[in-house]
Amino acid sequence: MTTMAADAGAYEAVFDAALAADERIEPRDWMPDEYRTSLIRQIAQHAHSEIIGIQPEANWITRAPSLRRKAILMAKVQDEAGHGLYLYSAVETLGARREDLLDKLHTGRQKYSSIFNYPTLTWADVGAIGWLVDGAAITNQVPLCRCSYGPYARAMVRICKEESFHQRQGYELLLALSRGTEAQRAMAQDAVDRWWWPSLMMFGPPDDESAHSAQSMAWKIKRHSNDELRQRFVDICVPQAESLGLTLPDPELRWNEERGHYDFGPIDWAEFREVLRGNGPCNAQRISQRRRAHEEGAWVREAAAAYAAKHGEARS
Ligand code: FAQ
Repeated sequence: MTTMAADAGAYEAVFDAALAADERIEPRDWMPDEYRTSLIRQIAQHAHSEIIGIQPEANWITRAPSLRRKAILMAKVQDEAGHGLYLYSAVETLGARREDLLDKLHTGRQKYSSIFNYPTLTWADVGAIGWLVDGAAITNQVPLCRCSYGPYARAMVRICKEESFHQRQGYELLLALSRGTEAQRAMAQDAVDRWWWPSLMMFGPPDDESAHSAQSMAWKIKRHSNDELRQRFVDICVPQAESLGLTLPDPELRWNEERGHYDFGPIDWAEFREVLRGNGPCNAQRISQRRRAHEEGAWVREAAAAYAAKHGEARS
C-alpha cells in the first residue's frame, strides 16, 4: 500500500468511527467526496426551497385582511429569507460557491421543493401553507437537527423553532376562517383540499424509488425514510384537522388499529414527476421571477462587495 492510500484509509476510519459514535463531522474534517457532494445537493436544494418558497406567500402581503395579519406574514417571509441565508452559508462550508448554486437554480440544474410550484389562489392558502407546508417541513427537519454534518444540524435547530411558530400561525389563521362565515369556512376547506396531496409529496418519492435514502441514512444525514416521515405527518394532521373543523380530501383515510397509524389513499406520483420535470402550474413563473429578482438585486451585491473591500482595506 502507498503512504497516500494508507493515509486515506486512516482518514476514512476516523470518519466512520465519528459516524458510529454519533459525533458531528465539521468543515475541516476529512470526509468522502460522495458525502460532501450529497450534502451540497441536499442543502442547496433546501436553501433554494426557502427562497423560492417566499413567492407564493409574498403574493398575499399587499392583500392581507388586516394590519396584524400583514405584519405576521411579512415577519414569516423574512424568516424564510433568513433560513435561505443560514443554509447557503452551511453549503459554503463544504466548498461550494453561492454564485454557482444560484446559477444552477436559475438554469434548472438544481431542484427546489415541488410544493412551491402550486398557486396561492385565496387568503386561506396562507393558512394552509403555514399549517400543512410548514408542518411537513418541521416533521422532515426536526430529525435533521441530528444530521451528522455540524453546520447543517445547527442551522436546523433555529430553523425548526421558527417553522414551529409559522405552523401555529397557519393553524390559527385557518381556525379563524373555519369559525367565521360560511364563505370563510368554505375558503379554508378549499385551500386544505388543494394543499393536502402536494404536502404529502414534499417528503419525496416512496422508499423503494428513493435514490439517495439508503446512503444518506447510512451517513446519518437522513435519520428516517421518506415514507416514515410522511406517515408521521399524516398521523399528526388527522386530529388537528378534526380540531379545525375541516376535512382532509382522502376518502381512504382511516385509523388502522393493527399498524397504530392512519392508512391513507394512493399519492399521484405522476403529478409529482411532472412538477419535478418543470411542468407544474407555477414552475416557469417561479423561476422567471427569481431570475428577475436576482438581476434587480445586482446593485445590492455590488455595494456589499465594495463595502467589504473597503472595510478589508481599512483593517489591513
Ligand atoms: N421536491 O432520493 P430522494 C421549506 C428529489 S421545506 C423536489 O428521496 P433525498 C420551508 C431529490 O432531490 C422544503 N425534488 O432524495 C418553507 C432527488 O433528486 P436529485 C424543503 C424532490 O434527498 C415552508 C430525487 O427527487 N425542504 O422550504 C422532492 O434522499 C414554507 C430523488 O429523491 C428540504 O429540502 C420534492 N418534494 O430526499 C419555506 C428538506 N423530493 O437531488 C417557505 C431537506 C425528492 O437526485 C414556506 N431535504 N426530490 O436531483 C430532504 O430532507 C431530502 O432532500 C428530501 C428528498 C426528503 C426532500
